[in-house]
Amino acid sequence: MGNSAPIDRSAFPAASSNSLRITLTPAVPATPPDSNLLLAFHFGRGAAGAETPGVVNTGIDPILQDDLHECWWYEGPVEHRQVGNARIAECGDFAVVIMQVADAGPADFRAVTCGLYEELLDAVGVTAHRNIVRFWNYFSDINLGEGDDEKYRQFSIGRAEAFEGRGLIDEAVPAATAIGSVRDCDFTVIALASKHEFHNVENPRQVSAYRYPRNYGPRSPKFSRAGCVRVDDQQLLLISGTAAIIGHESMHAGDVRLQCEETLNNLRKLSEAVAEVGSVDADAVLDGGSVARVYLRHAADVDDVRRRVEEFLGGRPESVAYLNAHICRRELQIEIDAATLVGPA
Ligand code: 3EB
Repeated sequence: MGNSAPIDRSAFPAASSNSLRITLTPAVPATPPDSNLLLAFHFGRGAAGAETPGVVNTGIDPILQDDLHECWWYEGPVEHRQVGNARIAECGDFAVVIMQVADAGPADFRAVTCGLYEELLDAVGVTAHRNIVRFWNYFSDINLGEGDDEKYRQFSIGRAEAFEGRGLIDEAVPAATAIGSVRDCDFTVIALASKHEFHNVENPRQVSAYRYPRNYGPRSPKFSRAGCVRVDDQQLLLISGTAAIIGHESMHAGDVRLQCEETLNNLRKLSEAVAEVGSVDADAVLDGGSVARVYLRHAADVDDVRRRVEEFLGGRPESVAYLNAHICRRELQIEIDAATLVGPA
């Protein structure tokens, strides 16, 4: 199966400015003028839009609505195709590769993860976009299994093995999120790649995840804390899943409000670090131009964190998704990730 016919690159002229736009709405909205859907994250159980190319059901549910769609729009042509199990959306500046496979238990998850990532990396390789800038990982029962047998740790091993096999070194790993669904769902990994250079960024307050000590598992989680991609005069800032971790240790176990504060402290520090690399105004990195996701282990905690998060992000509540999900360390109750577009209005 699969259609790997060569595609005509001239069909994807690079847009001159503001090529990307991100919206967060209950349903997939009408396509904005001159734009095409590159990727839509569906949070929730509704079936609407499921057949639209580029729409991916994450298996994660919103807390305040039934359904949410975070849509990434590209100003210019987008081509959708399938290569093996990989769904590919490609445009002049980016490629998205979506992999969804059947869930597996902790004992099989290392091999399933390694196989999925190998196929995904190979699929990225058939596009014109070799620099992977972001991964999103969603799967159920992330905390199932004890010690090194835990599904998340097995996932980390499989991912590390695939990266190793395909020559993706620690210093080049993209930003990422790895989050657990609270219900059964497919194992879903989404990659965003670009032909433009990716500048990854670490958080001076945190040990790089790929250098975590052995006590968090036999293979470290391979991701960077953040990164940015410049497309002409527009910058895309990608903030990885961020939690209440200082150094490599989880803070404030059992207190979601303090964990929220600590997570925002990390995001503030990370924003400054991204600004240094990206030459953008530090205030612009996480603000009203950001689309953020707040993952909460306990849905009822939303009231304790909502006002604080919105204040931090500059008071645009319509751009924040509150999602019920399991975080990869059991003592963590909140994790936040974000994408921000900075460019001329
Ligand atoms: C952490 O900082 C929290 O394994 O891809 C955040 C983002 C976390 C990505 C991943 C894990 C991952 O270690 C967990």
